[in-house]
Amino acid sequence: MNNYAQRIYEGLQQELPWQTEFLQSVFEVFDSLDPLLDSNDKYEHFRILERITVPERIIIFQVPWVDDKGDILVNRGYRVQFNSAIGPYKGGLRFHPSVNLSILKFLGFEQVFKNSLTTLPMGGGKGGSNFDPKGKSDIEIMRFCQSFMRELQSHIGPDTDVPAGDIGVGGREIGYLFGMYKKIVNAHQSVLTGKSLNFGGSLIRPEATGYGNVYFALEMLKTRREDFDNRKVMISGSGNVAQFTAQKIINEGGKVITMSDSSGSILCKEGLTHEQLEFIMDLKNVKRGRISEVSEKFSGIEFCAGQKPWQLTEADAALPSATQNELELEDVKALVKGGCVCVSEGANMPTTPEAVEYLLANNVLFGPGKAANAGGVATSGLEMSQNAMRVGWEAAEVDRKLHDIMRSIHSVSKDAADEFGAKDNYVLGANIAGFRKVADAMIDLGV
Ligand code: NDP
Ligand code: 2IT
Repeated sequence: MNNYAQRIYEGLQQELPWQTEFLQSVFEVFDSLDPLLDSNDKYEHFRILERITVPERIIIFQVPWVDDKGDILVNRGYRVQFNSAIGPYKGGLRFHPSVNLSILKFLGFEQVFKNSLTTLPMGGGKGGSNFDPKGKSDIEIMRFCQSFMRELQSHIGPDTDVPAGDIGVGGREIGYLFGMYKKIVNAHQSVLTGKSLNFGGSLIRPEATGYGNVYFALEMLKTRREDFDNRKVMISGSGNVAQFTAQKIINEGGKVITMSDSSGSILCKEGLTHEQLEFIMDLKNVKRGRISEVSEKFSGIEFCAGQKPWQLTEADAALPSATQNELELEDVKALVKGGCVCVSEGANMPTTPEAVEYLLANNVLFGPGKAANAGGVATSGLEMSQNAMRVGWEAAEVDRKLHDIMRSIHSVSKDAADEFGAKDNYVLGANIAGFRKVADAMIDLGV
């Protein structure tokens, strides 16, 4: 690693040894910046690495709420406002018991470069809570969201910080959060994205992350004259991103042979049908059930308790769409052995560093999350544009814009990789292209 980057990284390691996910995300970006930093000393002169790795502001707050039994519970709430050089802070909220500052800082740091790649004017942020939505009633979810927003509202705004969904935060939660914000400020503002169509949402936003990942993967495959037609694809997760990744793969003629949740995976060797996927969407989004129930309903679908998809069988491509560090070295060894040619990250940082290295060394097309899953936040940006113009675009128009953005992210990442002699290395290309725009903006804006 470049000397300057190494020094800053070691400083962070010493200062924040417990923030392992954050350190992992910083290492991955810094490791790509060598050729840029080696050939250009302005970034060190302006202390860009020192500044870009420290959030501009972190808000931590108490979220007290009352459950259905009348008991009082207290969770932690966070918003990490990471970098606003190129636009208002923008990024999702995650509700999951594992949420802590390390995870939100890794997600916020990734978001800065991802948003830069989208071509839209959005800075990076992330937030959430260690609240576990599983098993809670709708009313409990509503009370929690209202309490969360009661505190968060004074720190966000349509030109300041615009949160959205992430793990555990979907349309239902965004509705309750937006409802509370609107009551408090007495204004109908574009302060959240992922809203329902009835009150300012955008068509294609629910689909955007999954569709965008498939568009990105198709661009990578095109460079080798490949596509998804009749190809076997493993997907992990069964939430928002996984569902619409699966839908697009089936539309592209591919076979979705796995999906999963935290209890295990389903294996469908023939490939899921649209009808089966619709059942999964209803199970997950409405009934809020477990993925094992799919194998009880359909023959030909096997449930593998406690297993991730990757080592269950062979596949041509893998699209991890659940959570960080879910695709490890042993998993990618099995994938490569089984003939996998493409891994594209729907989730944020799902592939461990050793696994990424192995995939690149074995000539597998690898789409890093900050490029491949940027379609979600890009379409959030399109939702903000529609809100500002007080219009609503048709689905085909939003989908075309999303597709154009994903093509552009692919080409800037590929071009940056080529520029620095790292052909087909989308990790290096996306990191350099994302970083350069933000860093140059920071220099232009002064200290
Ligand atoms: P959802 O909450 O809709 O779905 C999450 C899925 O991942 C569920 O199937 C869940 O299973 C599984 N999962 C979550 N945590 C774990 C875990 N620790 N171990 C195993 N499985 C787990 O979230 P999304 O689909 O929105 O997000 C999925 C990923 O995509 C995340 O990494 C997120 O950051 C990323 N992402 C999301 C975007 C969006 O627009 N929503 C945009 C870009 C990236 P279970 O229900 O059992 O917990
Ligand atoms: O990780 C992500 O990019 C998201 N969860 C979406 C963020 C957004 O603002 O739409």
